[in-house]
Amino acid sequence: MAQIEQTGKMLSPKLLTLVMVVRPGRVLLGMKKRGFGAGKWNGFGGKVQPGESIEDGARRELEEESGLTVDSLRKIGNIKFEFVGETELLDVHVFRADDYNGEPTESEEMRPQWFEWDKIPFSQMWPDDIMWFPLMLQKKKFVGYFKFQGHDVILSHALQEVEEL
Ligand code: 8OG
Repeated sequence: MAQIEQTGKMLSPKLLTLVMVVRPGRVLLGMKKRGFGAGKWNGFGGKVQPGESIEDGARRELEEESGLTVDSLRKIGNIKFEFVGETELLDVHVFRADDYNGEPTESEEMRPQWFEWDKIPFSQMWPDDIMWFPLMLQKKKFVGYFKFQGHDVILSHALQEVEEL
């Protein structure tokens, strides 16, 4: 491990999910109350558990954090995040849900709120979101890579629309 950290060349990937619940003209975000990304508005998601499919992990986290269940999830993006000085590469699988069951409910982790598309609070979100949200809202599929210094500065990035994921 010490060797890996010294060279910084080997990055172990960590599978994460992110679900964006979208209705005509508005999007549901949650204020993250604790942990990684606390204080930021975001979609719902988290770590995929061993033995769980990525989509099942996305459904589980959506329900745990927002109280909502969905009939169908659309795979919409894959974003990889590197944080300078850290050995873990975050591999985030982004889904979009255009319908849902239940009522958004505050959980220990998230306080949900609807935002109109032209009032999305990007200044209180991860700084990469402003780049890919327009694609996501247009139902365009995308792959991205962002290299962060800390949690606020993007050193380099690549973002590309794709036909298939
Ligand atoms: O389990 P935990 O809450 O720590 O999972 C982190 C969540 O944050 C997961 O849903 C993936 C998501 N996430 C990142 N980075 C970024 C980012 O740059 N933008 C957005 N919108 N979400 C992110 O880990």
